[in-house]
Amino acid sequence: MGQIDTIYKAVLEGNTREVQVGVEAALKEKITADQIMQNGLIAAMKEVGRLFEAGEFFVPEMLISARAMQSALVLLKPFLAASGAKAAGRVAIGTVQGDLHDIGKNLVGMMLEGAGFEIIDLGTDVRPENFVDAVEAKHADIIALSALLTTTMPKMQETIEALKAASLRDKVKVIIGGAPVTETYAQQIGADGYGPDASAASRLAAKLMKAGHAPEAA
Ligand code: B1M
Repeated sequence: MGQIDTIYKAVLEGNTREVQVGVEAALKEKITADQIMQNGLIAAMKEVGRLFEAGEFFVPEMLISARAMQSALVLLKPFLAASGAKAAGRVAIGTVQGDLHDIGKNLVGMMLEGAGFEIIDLGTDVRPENFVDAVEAKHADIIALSALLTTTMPKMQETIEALKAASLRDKVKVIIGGAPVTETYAQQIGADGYGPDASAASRLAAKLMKAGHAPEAA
């Protein structure tokens, strides 16, 4: 069995140790971090979701698979965030209120870091007012919102409304993403852009900064 298959199987089984050994071995074999991510880790999490929908996996199984995947992200981080470029801008990132999924959000944060952005990680279950605070007090240039549940997507719109209410909407770019989120939804709620995956989000952030929104001093 190849290393990618080992990693895929170990994530499904929630075997953290096996995942870490597999990732280290794959890196030694010069398999790229992107291949490990796409074909091993992300593919396995998709299967976890399918098994959950089919009633073969329950929340505890999803959770241990998620932990196993997170342990791999720690090992891959140096390979994903290795540019060392100077700050391209400041991004406050978080999963919206009511939503505890953080793997995709963490991945987006790592890719942005790799592209030279300074990251303010607000964590999960982030209320709209905390995003507002990140713009007001921490001078974020970009707010990056992640949602994995259809039921929490409306919090993205609420966050944009909260920025408007605080007269900050024109001072910050808002990018959104997550499995149920679409380009159309981004347009509907007045976000500045949508990223289907972590690399796209990082490219989008760089494009928005280039389009004339200079980084603000803290
Ligand atoms: Co949950 N869960 N979960 N879950 N979970 C999903 C999302 C689900 C699709 C599973 C399913 O039914 N097939 C389903 C949502 C259905 C829906 O709303 N449409 C679901 C459900 C129902 C639930 C609960 C309600 C289950 C319950 O309690 N009955 C519950 C909700 C808890 C809460 O949040 N309040 C719940 C709980 C959990 C766990 C805690 C057990 C665990 C999360 C652990 C953690 O994150 N630390 C979990 C997991 C692991 C999943 C699945 C299996 C995997 C998610 C994941 O990490 N994928 C997921 C099924 C699936 O997605 N197929 C599922 C890997 C990750 C890399 O991908 O996060 O999509 P993703 O990120 C991608 C892109 O979306 C994008 O970039 C990444 C790739 O590069 N992206 C962005 C993400 N954010 C972005 C932001 C951007 C741009 C791109 O710009 C800012």
